Amino acid sequence: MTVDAIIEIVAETAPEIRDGLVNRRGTTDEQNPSDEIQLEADVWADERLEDRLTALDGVGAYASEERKGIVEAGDGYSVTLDPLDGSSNLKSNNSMGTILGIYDGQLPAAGRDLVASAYVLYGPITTMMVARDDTVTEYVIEDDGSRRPVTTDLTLPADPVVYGFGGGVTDWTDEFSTFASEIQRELKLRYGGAFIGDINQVLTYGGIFAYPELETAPEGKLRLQFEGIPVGHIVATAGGRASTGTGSLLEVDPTELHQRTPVYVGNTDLIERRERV
Ligand code: FBP
Repeated sequence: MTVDAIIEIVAETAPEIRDGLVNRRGTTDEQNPSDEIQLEADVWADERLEDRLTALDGVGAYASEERKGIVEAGDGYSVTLDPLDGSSNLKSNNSMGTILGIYDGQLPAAGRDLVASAYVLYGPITTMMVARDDTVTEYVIEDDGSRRPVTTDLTLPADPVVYGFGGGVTDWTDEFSTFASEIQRELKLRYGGAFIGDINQVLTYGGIFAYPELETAPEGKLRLQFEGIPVGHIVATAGGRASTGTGSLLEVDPTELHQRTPVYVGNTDLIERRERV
């Protein structure tokens, strides 16, 4: 089945991406569509994944955070990739990820069009989190790219423990600062500079991650199509909630492929507290 094949390809490519990082820590002379300097590793991971996914029957379109346009590939699902999330962590040798969205519809597409979403976490262990058919499964990815399930029907722990808030304190809005000061007194800080590393903390221990709207960037930093929607789908499938701060992230109809959005994901009661501020 095509959805399985797409997920398999991302899993099988993960060990190659991981092994290829060590010699690709430099920057290129290019910027991505979000005007961020591209690392050699960003471009290389994107090329590997685009090459393999567009060759698959049943993939109709490929889009990535690293390329402006959509690569048409015939008929079938639309696939979105953040090939190397948190690539700024490569210099400091900290966790990074790959984020996958599989949509039954034309891009840009909303969360309601997702048929599956997944992320690879390049941590001490290479793992993959997959949300499909209303359940979340965590896999270990072996050196040969095979997947071994280690957690089935993963659900957010009911009692939250950690929080991670992006942006700079001086750039937070008054509303967010008020909310943040409450949470900081209740939970433990876990912020590692890579969305996927921080999300995996929230899914493991319970809590909240936010890259909020900022005074200087009202739409925040993270991309709706490539980061917010697929990861929001995983957290919502695990029993949590994904929000823009004012409403469901999964109900937003993207108008631009690379548009940014404020992102709040985690335990429902925490997210709803933010939405009520
Ligand atoms: P990319 O590396 O894919 O551009 O991701 C952006 C990102 O690195 C997220 O992974 C992370 O949550 C955020 O930016 C960190 O931003 P900041 O450096 O401002 O804390």
